[in-house]
Amino acid sequence: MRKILLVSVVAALVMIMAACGSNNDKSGNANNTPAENTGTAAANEIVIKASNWKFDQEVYTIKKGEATTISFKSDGVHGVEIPDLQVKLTDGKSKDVTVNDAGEYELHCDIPCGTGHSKMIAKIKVE
Ligand SMILES: [Cu+2]
Repeated sequence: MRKILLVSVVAALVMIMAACGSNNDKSGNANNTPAENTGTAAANEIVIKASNWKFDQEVYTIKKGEATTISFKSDGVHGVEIPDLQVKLTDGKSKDVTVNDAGEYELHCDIPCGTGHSKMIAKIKVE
């Protein structure tokens, strides 16, 4: 009689542990979402284009707290610098940034490129 009781208790324990085990497997899978970890490349991109003597937009908008690739293309000898974001690019280059503070950041041409050089100013808007 005692033996039967013991066996059923052990059986019940085994079932409980098995249930716990499968629960752990599920949460383990949930923690293992490597898809998000491998996605380190910036999901967002803006392209800044320069020509004589302007940028193609007055304001470039990027999302706060999200990795963003800033790419630069230039017709003519221009560069782009965004001092507050430590970005300095020449034609064909790009840099990934993540900006956590909303606001406006000045960008300008950083290569003395002629008569219109001082007008080559635009903004990065982070929101
Ligand atoms: Cu310039």
